[in-house]
Amino acid sequence: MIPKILAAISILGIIFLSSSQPQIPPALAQTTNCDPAYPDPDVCIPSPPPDLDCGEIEYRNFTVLPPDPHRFDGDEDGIGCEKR
Ligand SMILES: [Ca+2]
Repeated sequence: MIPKILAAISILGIIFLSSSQPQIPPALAQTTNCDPAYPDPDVCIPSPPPDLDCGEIEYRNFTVLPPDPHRFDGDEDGIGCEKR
């Protein structure tokens, strides 16, 4: 009786371990999070929240489309976070 219980627990443990592997690679999850308001191919900025400022991202002079949810393009010329 007891050995059967131990065997059942072992099988459950194997199932749990094999099903706990990450299903989505982190890189893929990140690319699906890019906000379409910033469509440059080398730019990937997630939609808010949180609301980001230019000082919190590495991109400069990138394309911005309405509605610009992060307000990176304060002067509305279609270019975000211009270098000054
Ligand atoms: Ca601008």
